[in-house]
Amino acid sequence: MKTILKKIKKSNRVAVFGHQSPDGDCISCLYAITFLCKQLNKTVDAFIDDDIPTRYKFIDTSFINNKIFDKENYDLFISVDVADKHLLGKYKDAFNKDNQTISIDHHAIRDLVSDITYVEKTASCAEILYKLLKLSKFKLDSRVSTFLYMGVADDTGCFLYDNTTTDSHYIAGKLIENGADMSSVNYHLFKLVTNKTHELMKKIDEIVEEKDGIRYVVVNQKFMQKNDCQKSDFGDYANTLLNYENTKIAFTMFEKQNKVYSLSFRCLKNYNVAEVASKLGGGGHNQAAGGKISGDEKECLQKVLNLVSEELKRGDKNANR
Ligand SMILES: [Mn+2]
Repeated sequence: MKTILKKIKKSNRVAVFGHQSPDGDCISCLYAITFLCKQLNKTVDAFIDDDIPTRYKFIDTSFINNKIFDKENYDLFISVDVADKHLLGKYKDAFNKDNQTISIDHHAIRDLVSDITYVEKTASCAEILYKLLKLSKFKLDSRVSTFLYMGVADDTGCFLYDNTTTDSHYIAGKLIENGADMSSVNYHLFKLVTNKTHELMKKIDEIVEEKDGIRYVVVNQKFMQKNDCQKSDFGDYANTLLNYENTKIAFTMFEKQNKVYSLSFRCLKNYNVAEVASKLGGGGHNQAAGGKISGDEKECLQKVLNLVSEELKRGDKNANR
């Protein structure tokens, strides 16, 4: 962490990056690293090769993507919460050998090479950024505290997921002490059901499938056009599916483009969906992971179901030991 601070101090203009399909943790870390660079009197711009989901619009995210990216304008490139180079999208070339690069992350399985890599398997990457900010000795204001609280809360599912540690609680407590607006974060991320979501939940209920502990839904473009909605309107729906009795593994399969599906997996403690996701070119955490698959809908679904069933059997065996 000291090396990271030194490196930032030596630079002048910094570009910071988060991952595609940004979540609260990624947005939180982007804000925190931007805050740190500004405190150190650096010019800093933040980029994500994607739109910010409506779910996070309650907080001011206008600091992201407000410049046109030109590699030549920067002498340091930092990624936060990015496990895989491809998740940088069109910005992935910034992480080549000729550039000064840093990555700060909490994913165990990673594929992004940089000059300095700091990985700690914390529940959220925001916890690492909190420690880095503490080390820098700058006072955390209520705004950066709110962002960081959002990161911890989002990646721990409001402290409900099994990845939650005493550290997550401790850091969240410290952030509240520093003025984090936890009620606003928790209301928008975990309580609010928009009218649109309410309507969609009625419709999607009819197409949810359940079999032997696996609960899933396939949302194709036809469904989305018919109901005038997009993936982000569903929130973290895979997680919702996992809440049902006797469900051990849940997943959603959203048709992002024609015959290209994005997958979200969630599972209970004895199972590991990161394994499933990694077989589909994706990754993530043991209990929450994502991937991609393309082709004919039925064939894709069968392939995913086969992998999930295998994992279910493996996990059941371990659980019965
Ligand atoms: Mn994260």
